[in-house]
Amino acid sequence: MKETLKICVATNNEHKMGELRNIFKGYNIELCSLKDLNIKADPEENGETYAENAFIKANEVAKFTSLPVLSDDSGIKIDAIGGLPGVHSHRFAEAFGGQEKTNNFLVKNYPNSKAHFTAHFVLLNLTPNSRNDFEGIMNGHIANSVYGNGGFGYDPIFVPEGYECTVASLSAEEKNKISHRYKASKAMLDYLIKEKYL
Ligand code: ITT
Repeated sequence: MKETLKICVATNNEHKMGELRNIFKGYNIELCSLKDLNIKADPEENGETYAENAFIKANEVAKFTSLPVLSDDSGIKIDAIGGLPGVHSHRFAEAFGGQEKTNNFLVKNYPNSKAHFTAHFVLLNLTPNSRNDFEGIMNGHIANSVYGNGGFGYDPIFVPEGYECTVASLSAEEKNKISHRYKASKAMLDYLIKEKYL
């Protein structure tokens, strides 16, 4: 039997970590959080793209571990505001006075606007100094009001294509079958299987 593939996940976001653990469940992979490995890192995400920020995070954490490192930079683009907040999704909500205020503002001003969640993964050091990128997108639109208790961030205002309710109204299992994070994870798993790591 192959050895379990251990990967360090370079995130301080517990929701992301939880979703990744659920998505990767059942594969011969052990995801270690920064907490598990006692790594303290909070690099400045000053890139202009999801790929740049994902690399910044993975590269910083790779200084503290010999394990392969996975980072996930994600965000939501809203067509009615020219693709904002996009790569600035986290900071946008902070600058706006918190996620709840931000979500209320967005449903009031841009209901029904098309919107797109992206998750960009960078996997570093699968082999020494290697870099692999994987991306997933979930298309949808902004809801007319804020609702649903699941998920996190912008989930209570985002209605995925083919659905009539927000992501926050779906169960965790349902979100993990359709999300941008699931799609990026699936691309990564397909690659690991193709290359016989799994
Ligand atoms: P790390 O950088 O430590 O991973 P973070 O929360 O700062 O954690 P990002 O820089 O990637 O992560 O910011 C992504 C933001 O986009 C996140 O804080 C949420 O507000 C939003 N976001 C990303 N994925 C989401 C999802 O699945 N559902 C809702 N909002 C999401």
